[in-house]
Amino acid sequence: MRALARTITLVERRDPSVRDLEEALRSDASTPGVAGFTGAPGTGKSTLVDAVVTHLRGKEKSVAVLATDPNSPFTGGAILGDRIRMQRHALDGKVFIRSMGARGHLGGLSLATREAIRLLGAFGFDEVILETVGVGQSELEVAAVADTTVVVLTPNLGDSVQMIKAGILEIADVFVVNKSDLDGHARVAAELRAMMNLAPKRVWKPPIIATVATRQEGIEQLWSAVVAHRSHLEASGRAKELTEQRLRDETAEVAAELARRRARQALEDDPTLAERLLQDGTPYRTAEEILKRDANR
Ligand SMILES: Nc1nc2c(ncn2[C@@H]2O[C@H](COP(=O)(O)OP(=O)(O)O)[C@@H](O)[C@H]2O)c(=O)[nH]1
Ligand SMILES: [Mg+2]
Repeated sequence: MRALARTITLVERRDPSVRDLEEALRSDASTPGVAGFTGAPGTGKSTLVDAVVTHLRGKEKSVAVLATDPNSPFTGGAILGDRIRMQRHALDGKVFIRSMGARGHLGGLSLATREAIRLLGAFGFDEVILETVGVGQSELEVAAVADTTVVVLTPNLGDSVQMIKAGILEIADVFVVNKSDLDGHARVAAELRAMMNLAPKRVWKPPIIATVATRQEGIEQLWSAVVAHRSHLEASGRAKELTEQRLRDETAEVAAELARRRARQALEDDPTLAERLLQDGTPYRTAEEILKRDANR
């Protein structure tokens, strides 16, 4: 587990050794299932994820939880509240919990998360669960990485409205109305159904699952919905399409990042080049020249 945690830190920094690691792991790596949980702070995502971990451990599955926060520079330990909540799994060798931040890391969170998922696959994890911690872009980042995106709502006033604003209706594969022990949960589900009827029809109709995470209620139904969505992806050929598209995107992103690093380095190492750039004001030509140079190395 220590080795895994250390390696994920290298991935976050996009350390060059990651490439060698990728080569070494490629052949025997299996692909874990990836479910992402997103929703406004306080809706009970951490509690739900904890309940799902319990459910999966009951089925002898190994689980890794990555809490992703694009706004946080902090990585490594879980945030205090979540650490306490997750404590009952702390000594379980088949559960790995890690928070991942992005600020200050090159290449953004989704690149690091994807590489981390590959690593977890190589370490034999059956399931990876992503939980968004921050607000804003994190929902979309999770949807870009997860096979199944679970959007968590609660009966509390305001949640549903916020969600539509963030365009989250489009990325949801499964809706959860958590805190269904509170008044108003039926209304939230009804509102959701009404909104889905107005939205353009999708091949996959996101189910709405009622849960009480604090009492482990509805978790089995929730996980069945995730598994059903996964089967849909496989059967429709969408899973293969997604994998292909994501590998292409990822490659383009990594290539852009490598090029950026090289350009910065070249301008630092070659004062003549930097001076000419300043004189001529020709960033395009200079960039092309640097890339050509590198190609011949
Ligand atoms: N009544 C009720 N409270 C819940 C439920 N699930 C979580 N909570 C509480 O909601 C609060 C926020 O939960 P947390 O998991 O930290 O939310 P997160 O910010 O989305 O990760 C905590 O006090 C939880 O105990 C539930 O099903 N019913
Ligand atoms: Mg949380």
